[in-house]
Amino acid sequence: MTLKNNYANFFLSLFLVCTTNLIAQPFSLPKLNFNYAAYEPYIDAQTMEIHHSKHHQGYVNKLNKAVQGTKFETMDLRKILLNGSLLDESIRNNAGGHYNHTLFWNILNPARDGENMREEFKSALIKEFHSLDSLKILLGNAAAKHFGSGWAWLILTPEKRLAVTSSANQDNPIMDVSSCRGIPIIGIDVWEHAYYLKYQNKRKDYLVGIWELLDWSMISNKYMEAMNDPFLQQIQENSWPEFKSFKLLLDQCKNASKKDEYNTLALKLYTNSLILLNSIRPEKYNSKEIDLRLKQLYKECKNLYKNSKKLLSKEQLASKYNSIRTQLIEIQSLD
Ligand code: MN3
Repeated sequence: MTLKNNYANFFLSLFLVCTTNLIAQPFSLPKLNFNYAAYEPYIDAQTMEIHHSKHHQGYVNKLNKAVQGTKFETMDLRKILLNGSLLDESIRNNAGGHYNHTLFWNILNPARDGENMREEFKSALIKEFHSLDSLKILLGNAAAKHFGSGWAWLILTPEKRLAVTSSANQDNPIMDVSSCRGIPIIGIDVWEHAYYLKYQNKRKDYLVGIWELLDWSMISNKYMEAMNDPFLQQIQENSWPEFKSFKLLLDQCKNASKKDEYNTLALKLYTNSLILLNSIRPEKYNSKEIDLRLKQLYKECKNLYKNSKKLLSKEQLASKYNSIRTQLIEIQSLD
């Protein structure tokens, strides 16, 4: 019994070392444990090769390039993802792409040993979903019904409960833009590039194939790791609803194209910066430094609103929005 536990802990530690290396910079493409053809008949060799050596490699290359010279250059991957709504699109998409695919390869195992699931994970699963079959249905629905490109997830929420969710593009549940947040345990790629060569438009058949490849032993390890991961706390602490709405509003400003849209948004930013200033903050943001920053932010938004009534050019307004955005990133980094 003890020997068995020692073995399990040894492999868990080894696994932790491997994943930690992948999230440190510069980022690199993880090697697969199997050759591309080993995933047949569920995933064809050509799809595996293109997906891994072209798509995933592309995310890694673009991510390394996108973080150069930014404050994210020295940050670990998960911390970058936590800041999702503040990221430039190139960092957000490629950081998500690298993290999501790394997890995906990790949980697919053509040589898996039946239903080798750890007891702790099995009981959590039964507690939440009643049976493995219900999880299969829920996850399958999340994946099949997701419109367009994206991912289906099994996650561990900050309340330490298992939940099924989905996300668009390369977003994931670590990001503050997700409505259901937590540490991903299972991630299923539902982009067409993951299945189109073999399955064409039959996404459901692809999902049946993926289910046959899921490595429950590895997934159990992911669950055990997440249960003891202090990062879960960071996801929870990162939940500051007023801050999140302010950031979403700022995102809308980025896309505003007409002058009157800018004006309306400037008014909203102004009122929301006041709401943010008076909001109840997560404990780690209770400091004089943050007080000052929030007051400064409020002043800046007030000015922006006043200026928006004058005839500022689109570029001038954009540069003001950028300056507000930079301040938000700084506030979020002061933890
Ligand atoms: Mn993909």
